[in-house]
Amino acid sequence: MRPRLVACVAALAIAAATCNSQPAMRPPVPASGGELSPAPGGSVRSFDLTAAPAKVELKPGLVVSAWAYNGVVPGPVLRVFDGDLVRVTLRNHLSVGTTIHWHGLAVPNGQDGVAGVTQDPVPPGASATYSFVARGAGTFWYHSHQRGSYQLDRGLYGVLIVEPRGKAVGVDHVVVYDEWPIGLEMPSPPPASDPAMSAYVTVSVNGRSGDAIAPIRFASGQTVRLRLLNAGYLVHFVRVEDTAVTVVAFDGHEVRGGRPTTDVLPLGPGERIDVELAANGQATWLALQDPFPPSGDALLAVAPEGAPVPAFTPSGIRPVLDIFTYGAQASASPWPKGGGVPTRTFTLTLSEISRTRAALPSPMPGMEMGDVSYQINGAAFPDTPVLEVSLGDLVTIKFVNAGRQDHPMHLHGHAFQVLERDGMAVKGLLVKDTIVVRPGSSITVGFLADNPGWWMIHCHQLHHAAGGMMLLLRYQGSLRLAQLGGPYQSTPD
Ligand SMILES: [Cu+2]
Repeated sequence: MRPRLVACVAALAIAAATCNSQPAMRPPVPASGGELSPAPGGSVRSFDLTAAPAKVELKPGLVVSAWAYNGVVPGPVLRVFDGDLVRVTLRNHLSVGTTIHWHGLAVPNGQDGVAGVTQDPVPPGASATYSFVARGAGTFWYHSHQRGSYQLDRGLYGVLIVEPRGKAVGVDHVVVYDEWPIGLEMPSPPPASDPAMSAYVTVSVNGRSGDAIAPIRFASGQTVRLRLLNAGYLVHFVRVEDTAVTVVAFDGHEVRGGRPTTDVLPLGPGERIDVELAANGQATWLALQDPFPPSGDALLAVAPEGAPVPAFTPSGIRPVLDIFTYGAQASASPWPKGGGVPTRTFTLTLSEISRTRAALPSPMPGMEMGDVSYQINGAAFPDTPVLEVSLGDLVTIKFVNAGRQDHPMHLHGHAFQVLERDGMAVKGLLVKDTIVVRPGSSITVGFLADNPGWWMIHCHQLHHAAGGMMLLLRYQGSLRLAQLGGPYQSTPD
């Protein structure tokens, strides 16, 4: 428990002792600013998501105690059209408060679902409705942002697909990767791996692992779109065996002009990559080219309907796709065409500070790390700097990774264009909301400040976020909607 929560609990205890009765509980700050009507031509799409404990069978004989939306992990795929009004009623059947964040969608600030910043968590037994217009087609996702590192890890996540309006719906499938911390015998991670991840022993695909992963089937002649999402905390390297794929979207932003490639697809925590498989009628496998945790459990067959699934035979190690030079161009960008002159520039240096001489593995699956402070510009959240911008600013943020671990940095409420890597201009038009900053590397992103509010910027390795690697971007004149701590223990990470 971190100091601010200790202080809060202590204050409540003193208040209770002094008054000899329970302190009056104020109502929780709700999600606010919901939109009321769809864009012209759009419809209202309503969904119910009930968060509750669930037993999830990863594979026969391996059942984990998860927290799930509607009893399934990942939660149900929410599918809407561009311009639709999305109304989601969250019913909380957990024993603790929870929220839903809409990762990658530029929703109104009060709908962003970040506990302690835009709302208090929805208390146990209560419900709340989120309401926002889905603008722009793509693959997005939703997950808890109250004690996210713990709640997301237990299974509170799902995919939200925004289809383009007026186009025929193609054949697509979601492929969601996640690591599971389960009470199995704990293998030793390789020495260079992330100490916060040592309790993770398997990787799942769409909530199943090993032989329990259902193959993806396609009809002859069909072009299949795979919507890959990494809902876990490690960068995964997805290889499609013996089959070239074409990247058609990064983080839900459509790209054009991508060439077919057999390179391995790097998929950082929070990132999405959409690929199309050419319709050559061949069966293939998706495998992970990861060092750790063991990836043999994450084999996914993609095969023609009715055809037998061929045996998996691994091919040799392949190069990793360089997304910065891939050459695909985003259809639209939040940065001026041909370049812009930034009106606000920030540099954020990312580092890990070990508080003990040797970093210890996390003693409990999903627990926050107590021994490593994950810092931005030498401070850990909530002591990190607040980035201040004004509506209409052209903002650049340079992320400098001075540490030894990957940091997938995510910006809420906006998409950004990737402008530079290691000081060199990125030529392609690469638009994303999450970008992996590798050790020793720097990445500069740019965006238009067009969505007022208080927004999080944080590492999506959520143990790093919980260890301090978060900060806030605030618009001048915007009120902060909720505060950390308080009677509902609002804790975004
Ligand atoms: Cu990180």
